[in-house]
Amino acid sequence: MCGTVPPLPIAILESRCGDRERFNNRERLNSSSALRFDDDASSLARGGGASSAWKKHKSCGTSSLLPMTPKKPPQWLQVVGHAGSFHVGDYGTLLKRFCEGEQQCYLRLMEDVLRPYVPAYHGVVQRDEQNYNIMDNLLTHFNRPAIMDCKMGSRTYLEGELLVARERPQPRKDMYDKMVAVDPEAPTMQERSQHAVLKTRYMQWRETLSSTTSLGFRIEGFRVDNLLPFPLQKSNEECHTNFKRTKSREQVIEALDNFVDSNTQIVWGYLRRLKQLRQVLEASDFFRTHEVVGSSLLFLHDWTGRTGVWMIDFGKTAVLPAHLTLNHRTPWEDGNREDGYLWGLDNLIDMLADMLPLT
Ligand code: I3P
Repeated sequence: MCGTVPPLPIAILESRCGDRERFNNRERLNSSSALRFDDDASSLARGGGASSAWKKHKSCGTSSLLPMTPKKPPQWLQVVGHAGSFHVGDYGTLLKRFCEGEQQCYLRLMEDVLRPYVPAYHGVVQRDEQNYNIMDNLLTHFNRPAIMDCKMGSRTYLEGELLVARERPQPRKDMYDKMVAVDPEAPTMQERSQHAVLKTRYMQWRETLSSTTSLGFRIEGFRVDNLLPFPLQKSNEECHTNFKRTKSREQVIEALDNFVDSNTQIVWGYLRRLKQLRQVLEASDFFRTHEVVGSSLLFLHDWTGRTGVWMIDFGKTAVLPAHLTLNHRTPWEDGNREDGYLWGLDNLIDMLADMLPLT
């Protein structure tokens, strides 16, 4: 059972994952999955005004970067997901908008061999009438870390979403707009006339445009913090979120190389951890019995050479019927529930290995 984090009031909730659906609908226009600043909080942590935080927000694009509490040194938390669905908790924790499915995953993961590879889960807290899952903030033990989010798997929508799209199609204008912003030629005649696309169509288009379909994972975004030389020594953060068209093996390797700043020690660190993770995934009861879709690997390293990788975001991870297990490598066919997670991890490991000098 998960522990609690005093003095926050902890409540075990009856709420369903529909919370997330309702929230998605409300926040849809603001949502995206890369790096984003929480304006008020970041300006507090940096001792700057709201305007400087706002400038960062604009330049950073898509993921959620939230600061620690203001009295602590200005260290950043990273969360990936929908804008506004995260808060900084006390004692090095992160609060994520409550989703029952995700809570169930974390509860099972705390009992699984995968436990060291996910943020520790601490229960549920209510704030301003909204419930949140409490988990460890993985950045706490790093010093101004570089952060990367890779969305794993060869598919980013659930089979259930496909079914709903067939039975009750609800074309979305916001997704049409996102699509034409990247490629004005992408929509079909019908989509053009409706100025809207189905979510599953948008997700499939994103998958084939990026490396999701061809390599089983994609880079969602990364942030690096290049310290300027003495006497400036100021933080010089750069957010990179323009990976929608990063598809080929060569393009992905180039992006990974930029992320690690061509540092082979860091590549070694990530490679070791990912190989361990792969072994543990292959032995995990949780992994065998869940369809893991839309989940990410969070990469962290800092100037001390410390590296770490954790599995995050289980909002779309679904338990399988009792008779079914997955190997996560078999190609997906409608109905087999395979997600391509391990196939993507194999490819990621191969690419990192290729970045090392031949010995
Ligand atoms: C979003 C991304 C998210 C998805 C979101 C998409 O597209 O695919 O994974 O959320 O759907 O808009 P993009 O990365 O191009 O911005 P879920 O994984 O939770 O479905 P949403 O707009 O319905 O939240």
